[in-house]
Amino acid sequence: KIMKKKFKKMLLVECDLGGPEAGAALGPNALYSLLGENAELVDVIRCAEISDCHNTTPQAHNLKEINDCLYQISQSVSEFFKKNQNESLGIIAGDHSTACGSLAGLKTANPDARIGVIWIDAHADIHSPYTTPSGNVHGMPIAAAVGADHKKIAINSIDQETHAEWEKTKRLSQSSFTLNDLVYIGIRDLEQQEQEVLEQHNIPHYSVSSVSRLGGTEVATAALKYLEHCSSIYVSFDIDSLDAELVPGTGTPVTDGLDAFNTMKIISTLAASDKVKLLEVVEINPLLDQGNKTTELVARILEGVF
Ligand code: 4U7
Ligand code: MN
Ligand code: MN
Ligand code: MN
Repeated sequence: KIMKKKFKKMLLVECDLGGPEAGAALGPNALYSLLGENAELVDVIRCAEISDCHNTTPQAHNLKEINDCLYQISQSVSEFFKKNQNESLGIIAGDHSTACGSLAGLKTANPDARIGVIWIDAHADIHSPYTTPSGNVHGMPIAAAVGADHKKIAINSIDQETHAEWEKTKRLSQSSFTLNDLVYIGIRDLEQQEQEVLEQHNIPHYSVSSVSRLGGTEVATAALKYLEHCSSIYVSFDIDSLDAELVPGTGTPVTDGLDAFNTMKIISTLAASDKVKLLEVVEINPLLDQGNKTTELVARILEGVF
C-alpha cells in the first residue's frame, strides 16, 4: 500500500525548559528515529540546557532562554511556509512551551490568515505568569499566543524580570489567533483560573467521554466544522491527552484519558483536511518511559500521517 504521508517534512525542537523536569528535549529525536526513511528533516532547533539557565524568572521558569528558542522556531516555521506555500509541516517538539513559536511562524508567513487551533491535551495550557500554580511555561503557550494575561484573576504577583520576559513572549507570539478560534479535545486537569477563562470565552471542548461516545472521526469532523471560517488550522497534540497508563513517558500524565484508536482517528481525520497546515507533537520524555513504550505508541498513532 503506497500512501503519501501528509507531514513528510519535519522540524525538530529540542527543548525541556518549560516542563517540571529534564528529558523532554530527547523526545523529538526518539520519535523521529522511529519514523520511516520517508520523513524529511527541515531543521533542528536546540534550546539551552536546564543546567545552563539562571532561572531568574520565578513565575515563568527559564523564560529568557525559552524566548530565545521561540524566536528561532518562529523564524524557521515562517521561512518554511514562505518557501513552500501550499505544503504542510510536522513538528516534533519537547515540552509544550514552544507551541506559541510555531503559531507565530505560521502567522508571520501569512499575516492575513485567520488561524484556527485544535488543542489535544489533558491540560488547557492557558495560564499566564499571573495565574500559574507551578511557574512552568509549558502550561502557558495559549495565553502567550493570544496575548492574554488574566491579571484580574491573578494568584501570583510578578517580579520585574518575569514581567519583562513575558512581555517579550507575547510580542514574539504575535497574537497569532484568538480564543474564538480555539477548540479543545481531551482536557480534564484544569485549575479554577483556567476554567474561568474557558467559561468566559465560551471555548468549546470535547471531553474524553464524548470522544468515546461519538468516536474520533466524528469529533474531529465537528472540530473542523467549528473552525470552518478559518483559513488555516494548527493542531497541537500533547501526548498526555492519552490515558496515563498508555504514556508513562511524559512529565504530567493524567488518568482517564483518550484511547489510542480514537486518537488515531482524530489525527488522521484532521490531517485529511487541506486547511490543517501544521501538526505539532509534544511532551514525550524518554527518560521517564518504560522502555520505549510511549514513543512506540505515539509512532503507531501517527503512522498514517508522519
Ligand atoms: B502541558 C499545570 F498545575 N496546569 O500549569 C501547570 F497542573 O503542556 C500543568 O499540558 C501544565 O503538559 C501542563 O503547571 C502543561 C499544573
Ligand atoms: Mn498536557
Ligand atoms: Mn500541553
Ligand atoms: Mn505535560
